[in-house]
Amino acid sequence: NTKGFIFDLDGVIVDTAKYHYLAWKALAKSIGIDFTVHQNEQLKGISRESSLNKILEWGNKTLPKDKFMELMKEKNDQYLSYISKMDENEILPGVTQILDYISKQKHPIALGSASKNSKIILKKVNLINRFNAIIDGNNVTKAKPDPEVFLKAANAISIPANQCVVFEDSVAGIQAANIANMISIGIGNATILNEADFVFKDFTEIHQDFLENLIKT
Ligand code: B16
Ligand code: MG
Repeated sequence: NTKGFIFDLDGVIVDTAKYHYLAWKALAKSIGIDFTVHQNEQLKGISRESSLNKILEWGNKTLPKDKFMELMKEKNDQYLSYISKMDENEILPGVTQILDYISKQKHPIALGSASKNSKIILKKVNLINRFNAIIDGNNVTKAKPDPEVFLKAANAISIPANQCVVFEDSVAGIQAANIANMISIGIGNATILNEADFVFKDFTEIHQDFLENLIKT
């Protein structure tokens, strides 16, 4: 019974969510907008463009197109400078072990991320070779909670959607997985991710018998 395993990147494989937060926070501040950690949850998993749109909405601001593009570039430059310092030590706990387990059982592994920087990050942390397919912000037109990214990932590893398992840290991502009719596993806070089929604090909490049962069903 072959399952497809689809991993989100930010907040699941590495904690780049903290770098997105710092970069957006600084950028918003520069245009006189402040937002809370709680609001930041809504930026997780959604595209760069949608993120800036939300921030502008919170600050009741509209911008001309060229200024909008300039701010997106500014945010990304700052984000790139954070991720340029990443290495294997930033892989989140239990991630390498679960990748080992899944590939040993010969189940295909895909990335399903909204980020346009996913390949740079995976190279930085030396995990790029662990994925059979990488679908990211460069391959999709619709941001999570639209299921496009996960459906394309399933297609790329030739596994039917209802045989795919998605690991996600964002509300939008869990919704996307549910809409795609995949098994959604939240990584993080169970209250925030209450729409997921299962939630674990991190991968060290996912034990082998849970995975075995999941693969059997
Ligand atoms: P970039 P994921 C998402 O990655 C982030 O969670 C989200 O905060 C970010 O805005 C989005 O990628 C776009 O990232 O600016 O690098 O293209 O969680 O879907 O892996
Ligand atoms: Mg994420």
